[in-house]
Order: sequence, then C-alpha cells, then structure tokens
Amino acid sequence: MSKVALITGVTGQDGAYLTELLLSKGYEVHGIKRRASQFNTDRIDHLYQDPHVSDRNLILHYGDLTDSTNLVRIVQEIQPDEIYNLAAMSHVKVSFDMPEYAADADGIGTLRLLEAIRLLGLTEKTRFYQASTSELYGLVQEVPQSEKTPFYPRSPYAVAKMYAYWITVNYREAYGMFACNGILFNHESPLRGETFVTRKITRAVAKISLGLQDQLYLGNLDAQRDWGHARDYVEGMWRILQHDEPEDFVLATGVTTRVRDFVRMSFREVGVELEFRGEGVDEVGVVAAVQDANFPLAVGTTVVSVDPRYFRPTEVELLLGDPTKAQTKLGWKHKYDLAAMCSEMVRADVELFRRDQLLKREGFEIRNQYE
Ligand code: NDP
Ligand code: GDR
Repeated sequence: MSKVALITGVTGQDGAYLTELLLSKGYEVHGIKRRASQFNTDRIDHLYQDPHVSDRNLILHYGDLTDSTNLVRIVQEIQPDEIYNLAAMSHVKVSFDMPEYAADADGIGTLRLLEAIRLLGLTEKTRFYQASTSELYGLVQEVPQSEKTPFYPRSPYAVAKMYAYWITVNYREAYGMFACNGILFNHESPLRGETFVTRKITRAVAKISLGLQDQLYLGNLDAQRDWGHARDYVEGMWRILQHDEPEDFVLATGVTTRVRDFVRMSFREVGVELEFRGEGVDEVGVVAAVQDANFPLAVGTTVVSVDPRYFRPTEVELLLGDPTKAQTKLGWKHKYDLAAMCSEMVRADVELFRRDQLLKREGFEIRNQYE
C-alpha cells in the first residue's frame, strides 16, 4: 500500500517540488488548491492527471485554510498518513497590508488543520509538518540561529507563523501527535514567486539583458539572507516526517549573503559587472564592464535604483541558520550552493523571456510588471 500525503499550498513553489518528490517515492498525493478565476496550477501542470484517468496518484481538491468544514471534509475523505501544511499568505511585505488575513490563513489555518486531525481521531495515524520560518527570529538575538534561538517576529506574517509554530508544539505535547516544525530559511528556485527578491532580480536581469526592461527598483540592499534551493528543502521536510521522533528542525545552508551581492551575482550571469555607487536611497547600480556583445546597454548606464516603497515598516536585517541538528539527526544537507542556484534562476528567466523578445521583434506590445 502506498502512503497517502495531503499537501496544502500544492500550487506554490514548495508544493510543486514536494509533489514531485513524493510522487517519485510512490506516494498517493492529494493537494488543496484555491478556487481562482483563472487556472492557477502552472507549477504542477507537468504532473497533473486528468480526473477521468483511473489510478491517479495526484488528486487536487478545492479548499482554503480559512474554511474549517472544508478541511475536515478533505482530511476525513483522504485519511492521510502525512499532512504538509505549506499553504500561507507567504509575502512578508504584503502581510503589513493584510495583517488580519495573514493571521487567519497562516495562524488559525494551522489550528484548523490540527483540529481536523484531532476531531477525526487521526492523532495516531497522521503525521503533521508545519512550514515554519526563519522570519520567527526577526530582530537579531543571536547568530547563527538554531532551534534554541529565541523568537522576535517583526511582521504580521511572522507573528501569525509564531502562533502556528507554538500550536503545533502544543498539539504534539497535549495529544501526543507526530507534529513537527521545519524552521526553514529562505529557499528559492526558478519556480519562486515573482515578487520575492531573488526572483524579482533574476527576472529583471534576464529582461534587461534581452532589451525588455531598463531599470530594476529594489528596497533594502543591505538585508542578509541565508538562501538555499527549494529542491533541497522539500527533501528536508520529508525527512522530518520520517524521523523516529517528532521534533523541530532548522533547515539552512549556514551562509548568508546581502541582497546587493545577489544582484551582482545575477548580472555576472549575463556577462555584466555591476558597480554600486552612492548610499541609502541614492544608491545605484551602474554597468561597469560588459563581456557579452549582445548586452543592449552601455558601460556607465544605471540599471538598479532604490525605491523606498519596498522598505518594510520593521525589517529583518540578518538571517543565518545553523543546520547542525538536521545534519546530525536527519542526515540532511543542502546540495546546491548559491552560485549554482542563481545561475539556474537567471538562465531559466532568460529562456522564459526570449519568447517576449521574439514577440517584441514582431511588433507586439510587451507589458512589464515591476513589483
Ligand atoms: P508560495 O507563496 O509559493 O505558495 C503558497 C501556497 O499557499 C500557494 O499554493 C497558495 O495558493 C497557497 N495559499 C495561500 N493562501 C491560502 C489559503 N488561504 N488557503 C489555501 N491555500 C493558500 O510559498 P512557498 O512555496 O515559498 O512556501 C511554502 C510555505 O513555506 C509557506 O507557508 C511559507 O510561508 C513557508 N516558508 C517559505 C520559505 C521560503 O523561503 N520559500 C521559508 C520558510 C517558510 P495560490 O497558488 O492560489 O496563491
Ligand atoms: P523574505 O523574502 O521577506 O525574507 O521572506 P523576500 O525575498 O521578500 O525579501 C528578502 C529581503 O530582501 C529585501 N528586499 C526586497 N524584497 C522584496 N520582496 N522586494 C524588493 O524589491 C526588495 N528589496 C530588498 C527585503 O526587505 C528582505 O530583507 C521569504 C518568504 O518566502 C517567507 O514566506 C519566508 O518565511 C521567509 O522568506 C523565510
């Protein structure tokens, strides 16, 4: 009998990689997707199976973390061996605009799922993974950050995730559930949402190199993040649920990099050396040298500027994780380094926007979305 897993947030970056991983391990995978006015399954379309096909091993259900009756029904129907709770309003900056929704979906949503397991009498059967986050550390208390570092959340998103973290611990202790937190540091990929900083940068670099965009506007260039690859991190999630004991684990690379340096690294992928000049809101990134004859802009052109609209009311300045526990107890270690991931992301975005370049050459209008 194959194991049955339920993934919330199946249409997101991590949901897509985790679905691939679990299918490759022979799982029957169920995913919860939200109703939207357009198809929203782009990231898993290559895995999609038509409902008319018998013996499907990927089955999607409409649902939402804000609807407890829906969650109870789905969990009852599926009787999953494992639940991966990846669904969330996951954008830190947007959570300042939608704090109540973030609390509902990211905080209480987790409670709704845990209650579904409890009310349906599945506490002994169903293992539960909660997508916790390095954002819990927030204002720097200690570096590097481990499972023992105190939390100091700095956004409505992180405060909601703090509730989710502790309610997961509480259900483990109160009801003996196999419920675990993965405290994951930032992880990226070509599937990363377009408004997170790495993907925003690699998309812009690709477009600038193809003559489709002139400028990249960013917020805090000094922020430091411990960036890994999502493909490595979903492997860690799975290992957390296969461990003998339910425990919480940090997944990180142990290396931190400034946003400014990720910008430089990305431009290097298209044969451009970038030089940063000025300070604060007046800082700019200027083309200092060009190795690729096809690059459309001259040395001395400003391609990166700071726009304060991307600053956050309270910022998390420095994240650097200590993954020793996961290495020791789970045998987990990241395989991708940042340079390899950056290269993969820029190349994927160049491929993506070549189509736009062709359309532009043929006279079609190309619209840019800068967010
Ligand atoms: P994404 O933003 O790419 O995906 C989020 C998923 O959640 C999407 O499938 C989205 O659906 C779904 N979703 C959002 N709101 C709801 C809701 N109310 N009900 C049901 N589904 C909902 O996030 P990632 O894949 O990057 O991250 C996965 C999880 O891990 C998130 O919980 C995130 O907070 C957490 N995390 C992420 C890290 C990272 O660096 N990526 C690091 C640490 C934690 P739709 O496609 O319809 O929008
Ligand atoms: P983060 O990721 O907030 O760490 O949350 P994001 O990529 O949004 O920001 C990283 C850092 O870059 C700075 N920054 C900008 N960020 C964005 N989005 N856009 C910009 O223009 C920009 N300029 C500078 C930010 O200020 C920040 O310091 C991600 C999400 O996936 C969360 O769900 C997850 O929990 C954490 O990672 C770990």
